Amino acid sequence: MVHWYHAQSTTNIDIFLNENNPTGAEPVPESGFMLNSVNDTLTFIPGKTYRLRLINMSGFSMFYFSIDGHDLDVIEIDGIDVQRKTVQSVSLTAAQRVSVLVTAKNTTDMNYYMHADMNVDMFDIIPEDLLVNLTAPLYYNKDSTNFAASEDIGMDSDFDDFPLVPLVVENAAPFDHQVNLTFNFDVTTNGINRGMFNEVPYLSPKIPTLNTLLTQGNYSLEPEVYGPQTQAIILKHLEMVEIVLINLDAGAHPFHLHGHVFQLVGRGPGVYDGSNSDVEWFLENPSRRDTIQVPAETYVIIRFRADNPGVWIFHCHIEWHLESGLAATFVEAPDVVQQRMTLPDAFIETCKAADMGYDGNAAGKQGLDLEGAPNGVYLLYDGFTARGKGAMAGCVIAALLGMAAIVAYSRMDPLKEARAIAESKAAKL
Ligand SMILES: [Cu+2]
Repeated sequence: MVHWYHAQSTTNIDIFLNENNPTGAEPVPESGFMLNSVNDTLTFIPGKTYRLRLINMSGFSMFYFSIDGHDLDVIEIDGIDVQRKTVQSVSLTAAQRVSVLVTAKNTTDMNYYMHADMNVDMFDIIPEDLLVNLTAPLYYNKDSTNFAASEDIGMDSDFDDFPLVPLVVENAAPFDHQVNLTFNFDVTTNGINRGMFNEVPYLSPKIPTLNTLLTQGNYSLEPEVYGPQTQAIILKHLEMVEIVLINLDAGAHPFHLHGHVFQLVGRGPGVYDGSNSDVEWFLENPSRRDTIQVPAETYVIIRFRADNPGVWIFHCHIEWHLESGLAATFVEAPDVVQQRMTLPDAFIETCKAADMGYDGNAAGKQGLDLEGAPNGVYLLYDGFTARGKGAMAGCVIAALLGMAAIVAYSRMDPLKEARAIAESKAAKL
């Protein structure tokens, strides 16, 4: 399933990353479809069991998939086989892959509809002509127009992919290295709303990070060499890495790690600080995959073994958010990479052909001379002066006093005084 934009992504990026879009409203797709086109169908032979490999190819929208009148048995997610789990619908965030087994009916008297319904939570507008609930026919008999009632699941799916249990057992191991990646969106110093980890949006370096690693000798062990805004995190060979991924945003975001499969070891509401009592832990054979959706204002804790030396990007798979800076770079075991790899000639030729440098640090220079490296796009801190803050505090206090007065009057007994007068008169009589 996929959603579809009618304009080129470069056009949409120009609209999205723009001072006139301070809230960071994402381009909303114009259409979508399942299989290869809006006219595609599937045909089942009675009695057979089918494996459907579902992929959400969208760069933005999450989908809920279901088939009228049929159960779905989930058996695989992101390439990891899991214990069979029967569900009515499956959710797929951008970049997720799920396999389901579907057992065909034994009769051909009825045809059915498959559904792929968009999650529209993040759509700022829903264009009138956008069909958000997609359907495609599932035929048992192509000559028949007899279809079971079509039931959109919409956004009501209760599918939870987090607890899916891998067939190959791997318990969680204690971590050696913890990385906190707290993300949010905000207007930055160049006036554009950007996504960012730990208040720093990712900016592409002048030299690809792997080239820096392979050309800068021992400097490859220092995160500075990769540039001030590549969010380079150096990992030691074979250490167990724990990422605490905290979502401060009001939307859900799908994170994807290259070069690894990670374990989903915990989740919970709000912000994780290591002492939370309401963490839902999954330490025994936790689910493994390379993409995880982090719901709004929650956190997810993931772990992986740094056993694949190289440079691996970790990013939101909503492509608009990746473009806007929601990415970090794991520079994994640079010492081992230098022992095992050299830059292939073809790689160097490609850089030359693209008029890009292939040797140097993030600024295209040597060592830690980073003058000229992409830099300076930071979170815009509040622009209030001390006087402004004083005035604001005064306003707030006045407003609170006003509200307190209203509350006090509303609680007063309006007849208390009258009663007291009447009682005193009565006492005198
Ligand atoms: Cu995102």
